[in-house]
Amino acid sequence: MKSIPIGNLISSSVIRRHPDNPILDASRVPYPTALVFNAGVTKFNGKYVMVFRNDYGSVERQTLEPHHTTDLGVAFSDDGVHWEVQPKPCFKLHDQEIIRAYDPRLTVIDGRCYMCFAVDTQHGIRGGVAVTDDFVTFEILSLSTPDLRNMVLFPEKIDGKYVRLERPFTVYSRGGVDRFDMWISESPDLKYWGNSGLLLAVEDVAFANDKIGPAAPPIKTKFGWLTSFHAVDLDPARGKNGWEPSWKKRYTAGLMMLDLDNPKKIIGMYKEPLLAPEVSYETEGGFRNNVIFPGGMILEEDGEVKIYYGAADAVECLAMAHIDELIQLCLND
Ligand code: BMA
Repeated sequence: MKSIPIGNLISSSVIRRHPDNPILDASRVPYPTALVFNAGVTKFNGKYVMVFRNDYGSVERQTLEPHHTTDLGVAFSDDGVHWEVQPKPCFKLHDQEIIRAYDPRLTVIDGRCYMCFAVDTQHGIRGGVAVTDDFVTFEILSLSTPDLRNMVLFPEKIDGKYVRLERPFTVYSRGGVDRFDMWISESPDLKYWGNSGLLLAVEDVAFANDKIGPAAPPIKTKFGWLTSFHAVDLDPARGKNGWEPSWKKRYTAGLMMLDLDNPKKIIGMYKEPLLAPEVSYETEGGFRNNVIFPGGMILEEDGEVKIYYGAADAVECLAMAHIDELIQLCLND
């Protein structure tokens, strides 16, 4: 696959960015912090809950050793817009082998809150699944073999099995460069995962030329599982774009519909990005500009879908769209 530059991309017209964006940033976190982004968000026991990635090194340290200073923070909200960050971080993995855990994704299944997360270790990147009832104590149920990341759980069992989307890093077998696809696996108990299959390949996404992977956990609709994904395109002509010497990737969000009974089957897909970096908090001043990374989607009773996304690897944002419009994008395109 040749990496032909993708060019200009814009968000779908159904998307409305919240006027209070960013809805959470480092200025509102009461402990060491520099970047607050790529959160998992869900509704749990009548409240909105957000578990966010907190990179807490200084600007200089983020640039020099960005991977050594990450924990997860938790915030609660009554309206999904205004957040009360809890006084202490809620989750951190760090020892001689484990460098950090990051990019949490939350799914409520049968009244318990499950969290998928990525784990950088000295011997590869692993995908974790944990469960919590209070966001204080987390029980780790499984850690995958490397390299795996971006795991998200479906909110209910399908045909008696838990189901997750995931993104292995198939470097060696795909030419030694990023060419990563989206996979799907199932489990009887959230511990042992198998029956894995390819769900969506990077070459099948017109606005990606680098890699794709899951984004927020899917939403159930009567037409199927409304499922977001992240799509990355690389353009060698891009310049600095952040705190590093150069950042040449752009992250957008895509949308597709999976069959309700057989989520290994894609029944519809929007051919253009749902969300592309356009406004200043997405394109300027971040750790890595031009990154949009949805980690939570909540369907409200009135049909509004709240889409939470990390912007520029620096802040957490919110966009809204109506469920009917999102379904239409997938099924009519
Ligand atoms: C990926 C992950 C994400 C991040 C993205 C862009 O590899 O580290 O957390 O948002 O890169 O930097």
